[in-house]
Amino acid sequence: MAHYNSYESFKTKKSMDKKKRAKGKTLGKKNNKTDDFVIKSSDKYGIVIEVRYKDAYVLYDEEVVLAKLRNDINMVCNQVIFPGDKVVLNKNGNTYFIINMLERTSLLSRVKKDSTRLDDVGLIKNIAANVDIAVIVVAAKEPPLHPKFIDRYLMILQNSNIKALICLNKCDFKTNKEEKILNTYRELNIPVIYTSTYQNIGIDDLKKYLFGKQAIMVGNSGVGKSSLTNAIMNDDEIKTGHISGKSKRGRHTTTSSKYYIWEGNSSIIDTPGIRSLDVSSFSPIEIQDYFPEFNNFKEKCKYRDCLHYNEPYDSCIVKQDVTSGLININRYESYLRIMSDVLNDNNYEDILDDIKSR
Ligand SMILES: Nc1nc2c(ncn2[C@@H]2O[C@H](COP(=O)(O)OP(=O)(O)OP(=O)(O)O)[C@@H](O)[C@H]2O)c(=O)[nH]1
Ligand SMILES: [Mg+2]
Ligand SMILES: [Zn+2]
Repeated sequence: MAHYNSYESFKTKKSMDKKKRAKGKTLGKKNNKTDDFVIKSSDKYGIVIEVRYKDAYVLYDEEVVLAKLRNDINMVCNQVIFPGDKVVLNKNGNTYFIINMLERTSLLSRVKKDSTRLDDVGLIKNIAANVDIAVIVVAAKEPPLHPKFIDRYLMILQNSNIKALICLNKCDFKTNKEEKILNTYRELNIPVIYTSTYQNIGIDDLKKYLFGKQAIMVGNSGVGKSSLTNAIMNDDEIKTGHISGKSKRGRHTTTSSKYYIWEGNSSIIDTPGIRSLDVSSFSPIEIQDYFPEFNNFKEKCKYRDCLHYNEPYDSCIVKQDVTSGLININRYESYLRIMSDVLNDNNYEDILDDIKSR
């Protein structure tokens, strides 16, 4: 059973229609009184720039105001609205109340493993709303580039209908190895750019991709999401993770998502880095939908429902295409790792060794 129940009434039509795939916790009961919370449009609205537990900062009339959810919604603010949401406010005395939310064009979510539970249950964590494009930020070094992280992000973005751009930051450290890894994504028609906030490389390129859009920075901690956001904003307002000396103290790692406008209709949401991305709530047969290159060739695997996993090599065209180099081995390895998570099976290294030995 999906655990969207509690905020079902707040979701967009589009995401409601989607298959609800995450298993897990129910946050509360649906409150019928709040069915009128989501509206189609409004002449005047503000944009949520940061959400706290019980209230949110909203950019309203060119001012940042603190606003609470209207009283008849019995939920905490950070379960209902997210950075990027468009909201209608009403001032009552000195307090602003969020009385309506405009329908969303997208909602970026991920599943967060709940370590307090022994069963394999995850919790949906919504990250941001109305995002047009996500910048998957990776670094050439510190932390090193691992394609598997990109592959998982691509799945989540495709699933949320959000375009992706890959940004290799710290390109002052770039070697052939990173270029080779990223070429695979260029071949999949995903734009890739190189940036260095230290050497002011690629920032204008990045701006071109993000112009007129609501963008979000995603990626591991320390790759430079806040530094890039600062570079685009052309100021140093956002604290970045400078590690001071040996003590490793004074790291200003980002702790909550924040929305910034850098020009007219162009905005950017800086997010906290995450260590790993759980995609185990996807079903085994649909994982290959996120690896479009597996389907590029006319020939098909012997079994129509082939998972390209435990099936014999001779019956699986995908495995044969990996051996012949038509399918990139890093992508196939990502696929195997994701499948091993989804199937709860540890066989993937043997499968990979078998392919490599051919
Ligand atoms: N060499 C190099 N270092 C960079 C570059 N951009 C950022 N850094 C450094 O990388 C470290 C991390 O940068 P942040 O911008 O805080 O990284 P972040 O992705 O926001 O990290 P979290 O907020 O923890 O998710 C800082 O010490 C930056 O000074 C770059 O282009 N080249
Ligand atoms: Mg940051
Ligand atoms: Zn197959």
